[in-house]
Amino acid sequence: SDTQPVVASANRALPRIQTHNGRHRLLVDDKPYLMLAGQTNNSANYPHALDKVWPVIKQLNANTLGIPVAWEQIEPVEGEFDFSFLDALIAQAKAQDVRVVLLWFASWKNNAPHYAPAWVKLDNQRFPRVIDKQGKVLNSLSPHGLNTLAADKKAFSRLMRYLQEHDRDHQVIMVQVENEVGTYGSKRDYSATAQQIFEGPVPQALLKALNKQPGTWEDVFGKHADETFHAWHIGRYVDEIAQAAKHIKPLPMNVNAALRNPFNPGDGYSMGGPTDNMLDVWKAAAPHIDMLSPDIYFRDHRTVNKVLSLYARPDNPLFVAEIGNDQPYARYLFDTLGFQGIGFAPFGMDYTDYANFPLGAKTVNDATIAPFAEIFNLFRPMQEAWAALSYQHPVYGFSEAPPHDESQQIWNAQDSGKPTAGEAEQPAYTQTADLGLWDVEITYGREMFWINPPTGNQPASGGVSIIKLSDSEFLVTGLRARVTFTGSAELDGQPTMIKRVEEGHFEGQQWVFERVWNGDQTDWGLNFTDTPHILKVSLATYQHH
Ligand code: N0T
Repeated sequence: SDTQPVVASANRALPRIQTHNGRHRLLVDDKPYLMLAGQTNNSANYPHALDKVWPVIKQLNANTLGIPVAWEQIEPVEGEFDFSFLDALIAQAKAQDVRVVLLWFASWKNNAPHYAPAWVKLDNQRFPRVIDKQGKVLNSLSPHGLNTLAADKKAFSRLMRYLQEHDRDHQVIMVQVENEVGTYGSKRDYSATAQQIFEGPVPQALLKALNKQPGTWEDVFGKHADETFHAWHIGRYVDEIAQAAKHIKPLPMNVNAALRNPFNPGDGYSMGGPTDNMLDVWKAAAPHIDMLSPDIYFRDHRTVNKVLSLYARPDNPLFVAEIGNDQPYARYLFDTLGFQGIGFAPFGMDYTDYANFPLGAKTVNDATIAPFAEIFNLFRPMQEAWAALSYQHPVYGFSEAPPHDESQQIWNAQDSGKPTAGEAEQPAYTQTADLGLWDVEITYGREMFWINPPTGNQPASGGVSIIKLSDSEFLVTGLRARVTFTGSAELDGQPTMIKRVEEGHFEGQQWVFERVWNGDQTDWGLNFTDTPHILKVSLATYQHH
């Protein structure tokens, strides 16, 4: 309001990413922050639609909302800007106490310029499109269009200036630059302009980053030359926009990827985007982008975990910028946290009457939201502590991997091929991992005692996330899973025991003890149900030589 002093809020720290020893965290208001987010459907970027957004975000227990802002709406006429949507969004987000990741839908939205203003879309001379090898003009803007770059940069900079002036409390904590950049149907632009650049030398910065010898694109990259060329130029384009914007307000920025199947990629994917094979190219091209983020619409456990492993890197904080909003996807938050993820955003979380099945759920209703709300409800009360501890200690994540489950295969699991012999050997509904001195076993769908083997949950929905606080001390939480620790080879057969299992919760980063689990609660493994429990587990040996 008018009476509020501007100065006080201007003193708030900017949201930022920190990286240390290859580990990452996001700080918001100077505190570690785990983004438990929901992303809206695509056309929710108008004040009228917001009423259909907040109820779902609230029901979801999300602390963060991902929502687009379109170039066409902020600059409908060239040079005339309108930020009325952002006025509404920021005020309402503040009232709802939800932070925002703004998605800049501009030159590329799933390859196309659909969200660019008409004056851009209609002027192919000034804003050229990609031309494929056969000379066909595709509906994807060329990254070589200097006018396009200048116009997008100007609009994006105005957006950041708006945030700098009007969002002093940083309700917007991060900005996604474009959406699923790249081009479907051509590996690059084959226009005369592009061809001329393609025949020139590969830029020094890229050679250096990849440790390659000088030459033309074809000399250096062979059959990957076209795709690498396109990725480099889209990356440079995006970086130039991001650099200009950060000069005005240096918020964290990400670029999301329309993934290729990591096991069986083919070439039908969005070329030039930050797909797994182009991550090193993108890192070199776009140093002002803090993270390259996967949009996950693979349903099966194996492919999801492969994707997470590819995007969680010492130079790339893992943020699941989109994931399908259907039940099977919810448990992958456990795995994401095991890869040190800083955020997770199921897509299509609003009541604007759209559902992107078979990528996500068939409808958005209470039953669709419930599995995500449940797991967010587990982590939300400790989001700050989790983000803080995950920055300092090893983390592990597990989720149920059903051996045969047709519901996992609706989308494209068949493209991922068969599990390797080693993967297939695991007993059903059982996962094991070596955590150092201790091994852990996770089983799903198991009665008490050790009488019956695990039978899985129907549907698969269990998971566990663990933080190793010290050699023999673990923070453990989960849903619908049994966790047992056994001595690892390092303990050399010494007999082991549970020293103490504390149940508690966090206030901020402070552990608050509630009770000790013992007897039936620990003798048959630590059994997580569908009610949230957070445990601190201390293990020991009892025979000392
Ligand atoms: C996602 C979403 C939204 C042959 C799909 C996934 C979102 C975008 N794209 O609902 O559009 O804005 O980032 C692309 C998945 C490829 C499907 C190809 C079908």
